[in-house]
Amino acid sequence: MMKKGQGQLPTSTTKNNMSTSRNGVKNKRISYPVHQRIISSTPFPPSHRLSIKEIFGNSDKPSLPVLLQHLEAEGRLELDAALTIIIRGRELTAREPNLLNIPTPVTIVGDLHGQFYDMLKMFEKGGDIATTRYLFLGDYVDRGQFSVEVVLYLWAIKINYPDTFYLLRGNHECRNLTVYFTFKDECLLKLGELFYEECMTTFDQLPIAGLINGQLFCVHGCISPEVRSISDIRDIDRIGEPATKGALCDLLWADPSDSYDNEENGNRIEMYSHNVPRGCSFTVSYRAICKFLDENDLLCVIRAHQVQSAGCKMYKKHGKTLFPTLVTIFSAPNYCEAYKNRGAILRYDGNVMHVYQYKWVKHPYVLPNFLDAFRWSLPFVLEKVTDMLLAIIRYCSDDNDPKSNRRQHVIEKIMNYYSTLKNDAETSLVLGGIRPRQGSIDSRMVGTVLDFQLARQLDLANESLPPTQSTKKR
Ligand SMILES: [Mn+2]
Repeated sequence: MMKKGQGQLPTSTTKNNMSTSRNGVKNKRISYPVHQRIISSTPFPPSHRLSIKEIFGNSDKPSLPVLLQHLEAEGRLELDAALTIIIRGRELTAREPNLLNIPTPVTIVGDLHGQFYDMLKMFEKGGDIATTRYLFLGDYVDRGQFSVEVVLYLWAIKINYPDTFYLLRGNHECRNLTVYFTFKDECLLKLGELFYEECMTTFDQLPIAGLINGQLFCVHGCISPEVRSISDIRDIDRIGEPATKGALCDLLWADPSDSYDNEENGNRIEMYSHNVPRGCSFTVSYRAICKFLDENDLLCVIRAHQVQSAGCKMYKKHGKTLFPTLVTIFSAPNYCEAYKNRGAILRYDGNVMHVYQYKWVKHPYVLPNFLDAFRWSLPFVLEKVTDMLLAIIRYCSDDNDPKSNRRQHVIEKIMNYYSTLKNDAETSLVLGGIRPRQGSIDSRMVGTVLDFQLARQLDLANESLPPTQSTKKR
């Protein structure tokens, strides 16, 4: 075995690295045995899958330390162990009302998007799960590469602390988005179709909103013109795939309007406008939020759903309370491996709202679309092989023969195609999770260094409601 830090390559262990072939020509043989290629600084993931017995023992609650240690090391679970966690967790959230009543103090967490290792960092900031009350505002899955781990760990915590650990639904917790983005593919790779289906049924049961201390209204998206009183939320039929319009859709999808902070007082301002970037629901004006707060005797709306470079954004204060009318909280730092934003969480003790920020942490490397190294490198190999083929054909061709010119032309076309695939593969490494879901990547993006503004601009198309089941090609 190579010791840590002894990385000089290639090393030879054979005494004689010259050999003589049958015709007497000496060949230099590079000897680099397989056992020396192991990078010992990167430990192997555990090869065995955790069983129900190992996770639950004789208890009816999963052991969080056992699960955490295994998931952190990229270990996987046996299917029935994973199913047991989400189904038992589902039984608890299904019993909860649409609108949760939550006392203070509480830590509020925004979008996580499959960033399991950043979520562990978040828990360090947010406080010990055994002694801290938590409210999550949804978007646990998609875009990041460890959504399965996020779901398993969060649902296992829910089983352990059902009365102090609350999970709301985000717009990504549905079939339409998880098929379009990454969660379904990730489930198929790690646990199979049944696990995916059971996750969807689990998400269908999640509560919609939370009310902290009777003061803070918490939801993933924003408020809805169809929800005038918070008691209207109690009447929503939340079970199932959310529709693309109506109260539930707005609560999961709406955003504050762009002019929110600069809005002048007056009755001429539209309360709700069509949400163009999302392709559904509304953008909500300052006036609409103030009306909602006043009529429901609330202090503030806390929501997630939009990435923030500082992880948190406090909007325009209320004229009377001088408290921010709206807060956006986003807890996935360096979102999609591209935004370079901070993650943040809120802590509310009944009087003061504290913001805790954190940077992203290193995580195991995963290729785009969960490809293995061989499949990912195919375009590179194919381009090279076609290039060689083309060179041979050019060498052997007669320039005046129309047949061989045609052949050359066809091979050139194939090679262009592989070049495009190769460039896409290369660029998708730079773009991370914000690469377009369909079509080819703009070749001008090669070598670009992303910052928050550019990432947001490029990612805009991914923020909208994907084509629904009936209009979808796949
Ligand atoms: Mn969202």
